[in-house]
Amino acid sequence: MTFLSGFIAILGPPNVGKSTLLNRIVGAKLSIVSPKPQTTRNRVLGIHHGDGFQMIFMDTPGIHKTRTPLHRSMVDSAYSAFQEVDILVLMIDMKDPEAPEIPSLIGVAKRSEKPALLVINKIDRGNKSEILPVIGKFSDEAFFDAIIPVSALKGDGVPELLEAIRTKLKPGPPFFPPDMRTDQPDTFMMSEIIREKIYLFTRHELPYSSAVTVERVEEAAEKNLLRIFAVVHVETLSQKGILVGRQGTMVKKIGEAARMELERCFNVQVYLNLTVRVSKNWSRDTRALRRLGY
Ligand SMILES: Nc1nc2c(ncn2[C@@H]2O[C@H](COP(=O)(O)OP(=O)(O)OP(=O)(O)O)[C@@H](O)[C@H]2O)c(=O)[nH]1
Ligand SMILES: [Mg+2]
Repeated sequence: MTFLSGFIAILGPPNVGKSTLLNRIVGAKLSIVSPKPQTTRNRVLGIHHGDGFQMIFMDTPGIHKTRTPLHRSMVDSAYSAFQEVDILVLMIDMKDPEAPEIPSLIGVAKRSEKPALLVINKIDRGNKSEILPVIGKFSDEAFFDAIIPVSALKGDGVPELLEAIRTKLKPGPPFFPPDMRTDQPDTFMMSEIIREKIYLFTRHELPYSSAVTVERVEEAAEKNLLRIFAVVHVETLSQKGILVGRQGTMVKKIGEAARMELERCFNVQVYLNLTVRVSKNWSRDTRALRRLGY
């Protein structure tokens, strides 16, 4: 039997559950998730190894109206995924089939002339009578190779989605060794886990004004301990004040939650040193963006 493989982009408006789906398929948390939109900022690869095939999924930042250079960099990286992959998975939220980004996403998908599947996510939040009209609306487009309702959170519909994708794979080599689940370096995963906790615990503009860099990692092999030194970059002094919190309570809370997850993720004891630094207007400064990995 010939081996099948392919690159598959997961694309859609912000907050529809793209990262949740990637994690569900790969069976590991590779891409951070939050209830707030615009959580994912970089493309994240997740590799699904099957019997006789390999699917390389690419999670992308949600497509939205761009305002700052950071947003532009996020949306550009999502759009360029259209070119780089073999198969497109467009994801929408069952409750929001009229999201303003959807028509242009479909337009780009059509022009790419690549196989495209529509995933209607979050079906656990509604009932069949709500799903059918959404399926109907997009069937009328007569464009998608398949329309698949799923719950990325609970897993319903995901086997059906994988099977539909499998039928679109072409003969090709396994691009990654069987034990590899992502191509992200560990330091990227570390900074993302910290960023996720910022999304979880802070409000208003703070998540969007924060970036995390891991400056240094020290391994104490004999003690099975990782010392991680990371910096949270914010844009203004007042943001720094909020992020640090009264007597450091906020940064402590973020650090503690991140440390616990880092320990689970890397299966070692973690000492996490978090420093908050003002990098003035980094989200508007293209050079700063590059330095911070965007
Ligand atoms: N009820 C329900 N919630 C879901 C489902 N999938 C994702 N969510 C929730 O939706 C929110 C957004 O999920 P993400 O996976 O971060 O969404 P995303 O599309 O990657 O978002 P961006 O990276 O910001 O574009 C989180 O609170 C998830 O827990 C689902 O199938 N059902
Ligand atoms: Mg995401």
